[in-house]
Amino acid sequence: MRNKTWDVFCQVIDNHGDIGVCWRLGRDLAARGQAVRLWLDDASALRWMAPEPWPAGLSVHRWADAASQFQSADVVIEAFGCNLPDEVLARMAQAPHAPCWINLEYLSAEAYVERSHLLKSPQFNGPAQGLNKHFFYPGFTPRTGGLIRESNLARRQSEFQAQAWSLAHQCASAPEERRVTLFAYQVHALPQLLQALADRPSVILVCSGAVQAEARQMIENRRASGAAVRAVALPYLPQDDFDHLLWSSDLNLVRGEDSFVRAQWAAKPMVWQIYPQSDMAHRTKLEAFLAHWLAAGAEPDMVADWRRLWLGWNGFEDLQAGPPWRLPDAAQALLHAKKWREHLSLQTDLSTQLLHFLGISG
Ligand code: TRH
Repeated sequence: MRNKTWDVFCQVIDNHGDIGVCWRLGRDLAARGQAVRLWLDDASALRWMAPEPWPAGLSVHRWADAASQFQSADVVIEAFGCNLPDEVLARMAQAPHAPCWINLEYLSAEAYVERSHLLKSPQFNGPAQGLNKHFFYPGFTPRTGGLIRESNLARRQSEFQAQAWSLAHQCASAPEERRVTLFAYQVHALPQLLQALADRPSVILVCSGAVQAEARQMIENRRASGAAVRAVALPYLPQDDFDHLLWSSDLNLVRGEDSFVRAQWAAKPMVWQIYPQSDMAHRTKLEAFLAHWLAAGAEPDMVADWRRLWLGWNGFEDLQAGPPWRLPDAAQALLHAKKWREHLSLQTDLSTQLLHFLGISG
């Protein structure tokens, strides 16, 4: 059987990445003919991220209703270890044909991902007794689950008209202006970044969210002191338009997981602000990605410039120490971003890998 019914469970821990990844995955599976039920504890972000009408094959359900309404079908995806309700587990275990149970993990370039991808965890007790949970790790190498890459992504990108889109979204820039997308958790290092951008006039497209007002104020202060920089505060955009924003920009400052991946598909120079973890595990995670990314044909000068900027932007370097930050040469950085995209495009994408795992040709 080619088409299956998928139940994707997602809890919004904080910010928008959990729902962002699950929505994107659900939509991609639906576009490939699958029936997807998305169970969310908080669907409020869909109002702007995915305004209705929603695609055929994809429906949204309340997590709170799962205990009474969930009927076991073909596949259950537990996103980011969100702990399925006991009633759901019991129904899965009691179903005549147990569903394939997949825990979709967080994205990392660390080596453990290849070792852990597709490991299974038999359940010896509790409501899910007798079931196997499978760990599915997205990643950047062929021995991982890959990245979400919609079948129509390349076509959408090739048809994209940056100027027309920017005009329609009130964020047009002059030809001499460098366009910079800013999506971040904190902006302590924004003065250093603005200093590095001082070689050209720049417009900073500041995404909606907690630091938008602070970032805008810092940019306006710098402008008031004579710098050729201005800020545009953006409203929350639908996910497709968030892609368009990244495609229209010359430099993308992104964060978390989903925007980080989308910046890689955008194939523009980028800086990643990683989701901070209390035990500093995010430093190792950041270094693991940098090692892969910079190994993909970055010139030595570029390696040094990017490392400094990435580590400083993430608060891993003393901002007062050392010489000012420098942006890598724009043409070389663009070439590197394109090479990285090409390299990633050789990988089988995440939805296709999930379908193969289920025995469906993608
Ligand atoms: O919002 P994030 O920081 O999300 C997360 C969460 O913190 C999560 O708990 C953590 O585990 C994870 O990161 C690693 O960043 P992310 O992942 O980039 O998600 C943002 C989503 O919001 C992404 O799908 C893009 C979308 N988005 C829009 O669609 N429109 C917008 O205007 C903006 C600003 C974002």
